[in-house]
Amino acid sequence: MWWKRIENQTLLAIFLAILFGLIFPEVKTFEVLGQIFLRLLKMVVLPLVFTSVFVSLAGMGTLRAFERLGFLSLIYYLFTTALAVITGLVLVHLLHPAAYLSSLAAPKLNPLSLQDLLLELFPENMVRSFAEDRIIPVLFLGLVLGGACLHTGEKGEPLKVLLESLNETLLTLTRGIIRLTPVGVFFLVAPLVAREGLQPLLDLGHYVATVILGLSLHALFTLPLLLRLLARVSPWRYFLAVREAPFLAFSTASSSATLPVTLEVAEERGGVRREVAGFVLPLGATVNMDGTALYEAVAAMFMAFSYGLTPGIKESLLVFLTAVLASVGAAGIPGAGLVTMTLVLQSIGLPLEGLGLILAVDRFLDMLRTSVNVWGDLVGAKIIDRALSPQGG
Ligand code: DAS
Repeated sequence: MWWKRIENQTLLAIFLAILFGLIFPEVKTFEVLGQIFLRLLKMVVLPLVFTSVFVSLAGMGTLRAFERLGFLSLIYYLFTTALAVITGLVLVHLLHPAAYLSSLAAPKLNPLSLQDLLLELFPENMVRSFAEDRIIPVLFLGLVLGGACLHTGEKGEPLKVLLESLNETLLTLTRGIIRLTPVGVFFLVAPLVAREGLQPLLDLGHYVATVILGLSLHALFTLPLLLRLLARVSPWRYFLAVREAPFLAFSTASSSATLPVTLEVAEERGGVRREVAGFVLPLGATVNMDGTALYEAVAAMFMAFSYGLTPGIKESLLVFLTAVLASVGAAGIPGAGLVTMTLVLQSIGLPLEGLGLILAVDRFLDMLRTSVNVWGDLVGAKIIDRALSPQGG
């Protein structure tokens, strides 16, 4: 598993980065290499997000499937992802984790006004949204074009095949960039330690605790509650039946790599009908990432606090919207949440440098949030299966 090797190399890179940062302050001059890694991540975000969302919708199969299962699945997924982000935002405001970065100039938060936010959803010009790095309209474009492609039927097929191929190619490129993580981490963490000492990394503990608490609340309280209320099944019994998938998701840190097992446990042991699982789970593996959305909201607010900024309601609303949308666009591969995190930071005007701070602990959090992503997909499949079953909910 290439992923495991990267993980071990990244842990070693963090250890070496701390040593170098403490012993050779001159390592600050190599910070540009860390910036290059961040730019590589940023380079793939928009096309990857656009094609992921487009392919998820256009690939829904028959129109009937889209109207019946697809619509219900999307509404349910957005609802649970929104609950996850709200949980994360409440916690991060209550616990207020921060690693005070004295040396980095505090950026000015420039949130969009609510009117701008609404306008932001609708691109004036498809190409300009990409050229200007406008995240929200690009995501919106992927949704509407994907749906339109589905409604175009046969004539839309070539476009679907082309964008599926582009999406797969972009995923290959993203995996290649993620392989550079150990180097990127070294040249982001070492200069940080050289500049700030160990304190920011120690303060990360507060941030990690906030993310873990949020993920736990969502996975162990919110999702089981929905399962009991909407599907009337015992959450504990259902979890025991399907537990291999969340556990595998933890070790692979990839919803897509876990999907074959997710499908098998849902159908063989979770009692989800094949025609429902076969539609809802692949869709969920790409557009339903409750863990990722919660993590991105907490991480963005943590970075704002670390710059000594106090985001208000408007910034929180922007983070809420972009964390939900960014998680819809995140691919089911290791590190995808970090890649789409740039969307959330940009939405409230935070610089990407802050990513260097959380990169050091991203690996471990990726395994946890992927596990929650897959558990969320399985809960969704059971609820939707019950809602659509002949004997009713
Ligand atoms: N690793 C991603 C997944 O497979 C989640 C993420 O990176 O946030 O679900």
